Amino acid sequence: MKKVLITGALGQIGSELTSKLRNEYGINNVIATDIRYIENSEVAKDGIFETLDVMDIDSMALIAKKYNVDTIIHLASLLSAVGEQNPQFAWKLNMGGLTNVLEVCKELNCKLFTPSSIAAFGASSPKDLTPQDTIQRPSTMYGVTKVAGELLCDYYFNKYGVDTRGVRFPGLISYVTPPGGGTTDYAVDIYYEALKNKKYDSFIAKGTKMDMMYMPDALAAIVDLIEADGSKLIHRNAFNITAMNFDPEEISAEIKKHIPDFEFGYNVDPVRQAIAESWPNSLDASCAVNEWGFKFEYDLAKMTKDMLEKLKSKGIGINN
Ligand code: AKB
Repeated sequence: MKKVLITGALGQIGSELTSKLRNEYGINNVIATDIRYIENSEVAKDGIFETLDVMDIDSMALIAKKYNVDTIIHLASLLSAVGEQNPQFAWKLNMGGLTNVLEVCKELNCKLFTPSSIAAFGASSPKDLTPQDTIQRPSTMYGVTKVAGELLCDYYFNKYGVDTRGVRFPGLISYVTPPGGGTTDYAVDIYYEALKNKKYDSFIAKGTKMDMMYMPDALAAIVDLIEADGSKLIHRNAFNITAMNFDPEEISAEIKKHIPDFEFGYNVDPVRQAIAESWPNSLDASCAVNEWGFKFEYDLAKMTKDMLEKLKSKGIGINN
């Protein structure tokens, strides 16, 4: 990866990935793009930024040519809960954007990384230690676009030789940019509310386990997979990865170790609960470990300590 274009660079993953890649690959080698322009954001002001709607293939190709990019990291996508509010738009954006990126990669001979998700599994997939290769019949439009996207990326690799790679991300937790409309978002909200109000009601029910990962591990996984030796990859789109696994009680108990008067309860959202119940309890990440050395650093305890410290240092919880 010498010159990389990122779509959805102002989103939860993109905003942190952009600064990491600018530090590691040089400010002139990272082209951040997003449909929005946020003037005072680090992404827009600290390096190259172009406004790009991923539905506009001509502008995408122009920007990729202008900067002579060799890698595209395609992150622009609608998440699970928000996707259920407008499934037709979720299909249009997630599949339309990916099709455009794949065509640009084919024309300009670029490598592509694009994330899939635990949402690519459904209620008929094995629930515990869900294998890399298994039944994938998701019940959300987001999940449908993730399975279709995995297949489409494999197709472009097999048919046209486009070097496509991806991971199935679990819920991602970060103190920098909040997620937008996911089912796993409760595991981010809980930290903010614990600091601001010492109280949180989870919209995910007691006992619902999901896999999760702290953002620094997610960013490292993206870079490691992009840099991995392609000849060693048996799978491509997309690898199961995970770092921890918990239910709402377990994350709240971990927070209570730092904030003993934290009050935790439930106000379950039936829509997001149904989505969570259709997803795996835990993933088997052994193919990612064996094929490209996937590893992680943060478990629930280490992440909780860091999240609370970092949010406090951003002023969260001070005067609310
Ligand atoms: C969501 O909850 O929609 C995402 C995901 C698991 O892909 N965080």
